Amino acid sequence: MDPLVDIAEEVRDALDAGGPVVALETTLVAHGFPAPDGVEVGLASEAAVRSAGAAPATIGVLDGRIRVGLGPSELERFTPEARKVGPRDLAACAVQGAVGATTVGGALAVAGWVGIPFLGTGGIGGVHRGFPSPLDVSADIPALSRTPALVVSSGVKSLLDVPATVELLESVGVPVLGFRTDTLPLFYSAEGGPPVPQRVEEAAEAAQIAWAHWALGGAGLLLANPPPESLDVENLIDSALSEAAAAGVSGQAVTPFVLSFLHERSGGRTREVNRALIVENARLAGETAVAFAAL
Ligand code: PSU
Ligand code: MN
Repeated sequence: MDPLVDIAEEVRDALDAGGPVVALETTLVAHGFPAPDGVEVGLASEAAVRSAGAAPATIGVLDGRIRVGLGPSELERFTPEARKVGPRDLAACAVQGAVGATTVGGALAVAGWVGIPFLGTGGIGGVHRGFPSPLDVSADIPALSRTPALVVSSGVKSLLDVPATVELLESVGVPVLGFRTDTLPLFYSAEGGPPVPQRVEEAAEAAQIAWAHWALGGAGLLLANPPPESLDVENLIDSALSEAAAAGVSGQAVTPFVLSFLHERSGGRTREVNRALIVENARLAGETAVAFAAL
């Protein structure tokens, strides 16, 4: 049976050679930035992965195929109209021929199947504030718990319940490594998060821990990289969440709604920090993949 997955030549060659490959998701391209900024962020992330010496594998659904590695004109098809595709949505999106922008969880499901053990993103999803009402926990967490891949992010998106998400990551056995930090970065801000269980100083150290974790039968790991510039937007997040509740925004729509509210209300400052941290995380994922390939 055709598994509906197409792997780009650059990615296939790197995988065949046992070389470094970094998976990138497309939800942030379609829904994380006002169009057309997301495409530019996606391209800059690919460039950052290449500058580290690794091959970028941007993952999305196009024309009935799950694509691993996209060209620039294909990336442009990930507009706000694209479906947001988590692990549950991949099959239906491909079969129905819709454009599907993968979340971290969706991209991890594909990366795990193809055998790409590194992924770069902005901030992972987690436990939404107010849990269990609404009962909203990002599919990123169970995807991390079952996929042997290391995800580089600036921690957990701070619009979530970050301490609860850290507890859940522990419950499901996902190691959290702080990159040159003792506390978990809070997406837009480097300071103020809960302590990380382990700190690492170098990408090579993270690669060795990932290797050991996988050798012991473990699955996903999180490498938490503080944002290069720090911004405190806690008050704006509160307004964004009240606004979302008042507008009846729920489920998959909450994260993109809050991000675009913040981008607007901060006069574009969250957008700049978000872009910078995504590109930096792609670069660190590339460095870690390169170090892993050399083990
Ligand atoms: N990081 C960003 N911007 C984003 C995301 C991550 O800087 O838009 C996306 C990722 O695709 C992540 C998703 O998987 O947000 C989480 O959405 P939810 O909370 O609905 O699971
Ligand atoms: Mn959700």
